[in-house]
Amino acid sequence: MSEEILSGCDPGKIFSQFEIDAEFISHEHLKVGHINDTFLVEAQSYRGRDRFIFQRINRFVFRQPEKLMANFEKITRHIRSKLEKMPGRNPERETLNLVGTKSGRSFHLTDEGDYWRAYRFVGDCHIVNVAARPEQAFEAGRAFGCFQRLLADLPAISLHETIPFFHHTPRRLARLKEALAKDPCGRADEAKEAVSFALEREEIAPVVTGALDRGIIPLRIAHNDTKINNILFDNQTEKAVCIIDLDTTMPGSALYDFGDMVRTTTSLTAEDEEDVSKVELEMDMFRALAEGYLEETRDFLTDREADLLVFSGQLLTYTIGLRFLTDYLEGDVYFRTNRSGQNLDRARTQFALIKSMEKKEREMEACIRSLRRS
Ligand code: ADP
Ligand code: GN1
Ligand code: MG
Repeated sequence: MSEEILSGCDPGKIFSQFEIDAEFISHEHLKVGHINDTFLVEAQSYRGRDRFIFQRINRFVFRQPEKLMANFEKITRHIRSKLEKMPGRNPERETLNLVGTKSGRSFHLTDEGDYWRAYRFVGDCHIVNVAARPEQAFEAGRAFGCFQRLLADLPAISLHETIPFFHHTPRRLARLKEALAKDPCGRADEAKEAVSFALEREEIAPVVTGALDRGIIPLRIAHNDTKINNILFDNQTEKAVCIIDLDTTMPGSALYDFGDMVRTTTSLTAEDEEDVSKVELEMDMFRALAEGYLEETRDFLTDREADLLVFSGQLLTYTIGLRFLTDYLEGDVYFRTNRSGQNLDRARTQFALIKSMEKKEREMEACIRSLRRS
């Protein structure tokens, strides 16, 4: 979706709906994610300056915000209660803390039909958009692995599906084919190389959905959007502090989370890199990611899941590449863009990364084997 005017977006007005004992001072629009509208809000209380994150949930993407917020409450409550019992952990910083509304709900619904939520700002942190060092990949693996572990005793089906068939690769592929057939914006010709790349790899699409359907791998609670910029890193220690963006945390596969981390932590290039010759999977980043992830998940990951870790990198990069490409063909209606051709660049970058993964597959498999033995 191109950068729209944020009509009806007045965090100052929304602020007064929430149970916050402070006075609104200012807001800043944070343009990091591709989906929601996020604002950093400053307020003055008797304690001094307070900061909050206000978010307008994207209604086009999330059709049932009440269910999404019910998940959000359940997940954060569960993680919080675990952290409270773990010495040395800090629930104020290590999970999102929702601020309720004056009417006692976790969101505010405006007359225009927009859903807003607020949470406490986690200070002294930064995000990483493009991984640069193995330590960051390690931290990402460790943090999302820990997130999965903390939620492992919550039944997967106790959460609502906020976006049905979110990582269902066969459906994503079918959708690409539909967009190609309709070609509503006349962009198919410009995208033909990327389209051929996607179609040549059709056979990988059903591997994980098929394994889930046949019960070969378990359905688990997964975050489902584990890109590196959905982690807050501590400014001093550079350690991962808090997992954010819980909108797609729902039943899924551990492989969806590992795969999306392979996509976003192993290459030193941006998601929309224009020069695809620079896109490459870095083995030291992959090794660090896998080390961090297995440190937290080794005890519960099944052998079959572990066997598919390397493949999951290709699959998730493929699936998200298909989505970028489809959105390009459909006229950039889903992912926020700030320049023309950006979704096609994003798709091309994903596909270049897959090529690199294909070349390094054996090395990646050997790395996982040695980590599983250690
Ligand atoms: P989107 O769904 O659009 O990706 P996110 O939930 O990932 O939105 O949030 C967007 C940005 O807002 C993050 O990248 C981060 O910079 C900031 N942010 C979100 N929650 C917090 C928080 N609790 N404390 C500090 N910063 C936050
Ligand atoms: C979106 O919300 P954000 O920017 O963290 C998208 C993910 C994609 C990602 C690609 C709900 O994530 O699925 O992998 O962009 N989220 C949704 O960068 O579609
Ligand atoms: Mg995000």
